[in-house]
Amino acid sequence: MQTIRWADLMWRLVLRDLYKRLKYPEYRSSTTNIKMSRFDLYIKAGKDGKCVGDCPFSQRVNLFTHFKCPESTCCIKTVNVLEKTPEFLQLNPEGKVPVLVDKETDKVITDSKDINVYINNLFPQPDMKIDYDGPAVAATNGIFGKMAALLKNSDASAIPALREELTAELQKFEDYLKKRENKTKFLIDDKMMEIDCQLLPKLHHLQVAGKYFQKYEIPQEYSNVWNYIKNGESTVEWKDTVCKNEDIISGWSRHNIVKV
Ligand SMILES: N[C@@H](CCC(=O)N[C@@H](CS)C(=O)NCC(=O)O)C(=O)O
Repeated sequence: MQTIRWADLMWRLVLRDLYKRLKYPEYRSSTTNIKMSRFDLYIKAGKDGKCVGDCPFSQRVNLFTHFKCPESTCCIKTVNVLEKTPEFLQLNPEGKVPVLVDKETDKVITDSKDINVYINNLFPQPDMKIDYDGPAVAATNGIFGKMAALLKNSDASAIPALREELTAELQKFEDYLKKRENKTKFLIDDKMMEIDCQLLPKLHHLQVAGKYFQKYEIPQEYSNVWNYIKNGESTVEWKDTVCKNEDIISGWSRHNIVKV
């Protein structure tokens, strides 16, 4: 009786292995090691159509999964947003990245926040404080909007006011970092949390595109903001997920920006 159960189990394992080999091209197997990428993560490609591109929402997810997902469970697929394939559009008819496909559940998720919530539910550890709703949110959530308003603006007379509004947001951020009780390396902890995965890529766009298109730079005296950026850039996860500066410039160029 026991032998029959074992034979049955072995057959099931062999069939499951065969099924996964056929269904998932990334499925690899060796005598000692069986690896399969459970997730496909579609992110924006760079100018060459292949390397990691300039989407801050894609980097938010890419950073988060670097911390959360066991190695090799996540297969990165870069999408040339200028030439989206029918297969990609079938996954997300809106045509936006990032997109996560969970091949185990056949679930497709098409928004950076939803993807991180989904991943966090599957891999609660390490805790990256995904539900954080404290003062660091209000201190930082206005920056990207003001930066986009400045970059996308085509009215020369509006530039001084838009620069001032952006600087006011950065001042708010600097004040928050300076006055908080816990002087952690990142916004709310000594390690990168989900809120940092959101903010750091946006600040990177501000540094590169702000300087290139508007000659706008984060004021040097905002030393706390600069230290925060440096702390992010010094992590392995940042280096693994960051795009080239030229891709940020070419990405924003699509908005027909008036360069000052
Ligand atoms: N709400 C979305 C926004 C994603 C988004 O806007 N992605 C841009 C790239 S940064 C995109 O895919 N645009 C499509 C295109 O450029 O054709 C998210 O956070 O995931």
